[in-house]
Amino acid sequence: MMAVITFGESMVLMDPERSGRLENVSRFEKRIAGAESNVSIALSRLGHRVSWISRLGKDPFGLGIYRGLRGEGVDVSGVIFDETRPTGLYFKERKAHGATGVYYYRAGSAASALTTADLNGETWQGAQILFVTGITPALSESCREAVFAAVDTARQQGMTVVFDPNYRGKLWGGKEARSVMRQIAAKADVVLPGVGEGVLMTGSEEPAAIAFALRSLGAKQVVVKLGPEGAWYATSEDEGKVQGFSVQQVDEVGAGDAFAAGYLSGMLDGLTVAESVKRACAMGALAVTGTGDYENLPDREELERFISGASEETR
Ligand code: KDG
Repeated sequence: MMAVITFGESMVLMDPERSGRLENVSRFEKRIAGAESNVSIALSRLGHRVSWISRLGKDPFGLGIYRGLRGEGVDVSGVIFDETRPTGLYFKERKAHGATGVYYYRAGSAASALTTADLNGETWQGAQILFVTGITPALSESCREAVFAAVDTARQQGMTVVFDPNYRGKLWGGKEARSVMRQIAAKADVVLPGVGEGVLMTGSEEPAAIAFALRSLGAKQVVVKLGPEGAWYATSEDEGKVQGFSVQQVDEVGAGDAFAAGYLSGMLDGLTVAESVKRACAMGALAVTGTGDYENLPDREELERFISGASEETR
């Protein structure tokens, strides 16, 4: 039985070989990207059973994503190959000052045609967690409906619903996003915003105030990500800050997904909230030390070594 169910869009990522303006870059490495599939890969590497559901184009990119995820041990039996729509695509741009920009080519993609019926919610019996992000409801009307239906199904089945707002300003406007993300947060057990997302969703600026506002909406646990600083968590019993890990950052994209996977992994292992947040921070830190959304993610042994500060025997 799967521990975690998730669904959303995975794309081919064209990752530039060097930094600089994209119009001047000529070589790219083809990789796999997508918030929910990143979380799935991260969880699978930590030894958890996870099912990722989506639509992929019936094209070489879709097949590559399917095989890549299957190779990582993610259950892809719920993936549908769409005969008429392509797999989405996106390009990263490594700006000279260190930030990463993104350019999407995903309008009308196979994943944007995902529907509630594709999710087969009736087969989730026994799974513990549903993980959803705020990217999926921004893709299309049918995707938005699917997110709300999935959350309702998961709640009916006694699953824990975890929501990462993952606001993408290139996909939808802040006003619409705020309204939809607040509705999902109100139905979720756990919400994992960054500070900017927290501000968008609540109007509050301080992590403690953001957590309080989201808990007032209905969420039971809120963990506000503070980047290299760590995270602020709040539940009905406890709140506090967990210090982040200090690393050399190469590419920050994917850090939030790694964080989410670390937190879910802690929940599945029965850790306390504070311990889960520490695992989440460690995963986020490891994710930013390399390029690619997930390539640098650890297995369980590497993660434990990193958290304990022990050095690796490499030869
Ligand atoms: O969190 C990383 C994701 O943003 C990236 O993999 C692409 O899913 C993606 C998106 O929609 O931005």
